[in-house]
Amino acid sequence: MNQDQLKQLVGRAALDYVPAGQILGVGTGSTVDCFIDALAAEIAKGAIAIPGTVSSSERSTQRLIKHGIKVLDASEVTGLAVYIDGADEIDGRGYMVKGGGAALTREKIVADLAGKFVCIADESKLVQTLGAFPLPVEIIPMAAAQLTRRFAKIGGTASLRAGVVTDNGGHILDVRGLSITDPLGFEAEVNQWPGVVTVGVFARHKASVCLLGGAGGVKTLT
Ligand code: ABF
Repeated sequence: MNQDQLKQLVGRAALDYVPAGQILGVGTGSTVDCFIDALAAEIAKGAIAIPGTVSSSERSTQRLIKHGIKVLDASEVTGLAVYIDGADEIDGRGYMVKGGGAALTREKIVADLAGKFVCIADESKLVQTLGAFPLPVEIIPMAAAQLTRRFAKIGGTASLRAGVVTDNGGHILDVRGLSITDPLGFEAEVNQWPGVVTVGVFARHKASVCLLGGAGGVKTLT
């Protein structure tokens, strides 16, 4: 199977984790797009019923609305049973690098509301150590130069993602050359740097379960 087929496979597998009758947290990216399409098909045939969703990006919101699935604001819920989202990298402990889709801030906000984070990914996303994928960091534009210097001091090469303004009006630095051996400590440290809105390491909000699509089918990592 090619990567698109694997994304469709895990997108369908995630349907098993949709809590009946409850508002669902929905992530962002092409794998999540496959999940949204699969969810819409099940809702259309009456196999799944949910009152609505909380979305992590304008991209996902538009797709959900196109399918007639209600989207609520995060402030309208006090919590979510489940959040389903993709990742750019995930290690064996469920720690992730996210933000390739520039939605990391709202993804972390919705993940913070959820009791269970279900990550859906194709097997190419599984890594031993995070950092081969350029680490996305949402920043306040005026801090770009200073944050670039800070990353350089820890061996990272930061570049501004051209032509991208996030749903929140922020800019994205992509940081190459990092080997993130302590995701929890790294996330805690970088979060404190002035001008950082969100760092794309999801360690405090790691995946509870990962559905990994591969040639042999879907593996469930917990
Ligand atoms: C999203 O999933 C982003 O954080 C991450 O970039 C993306 C992965 O996208 P895709 O499923 O298209 O590989 O949550």
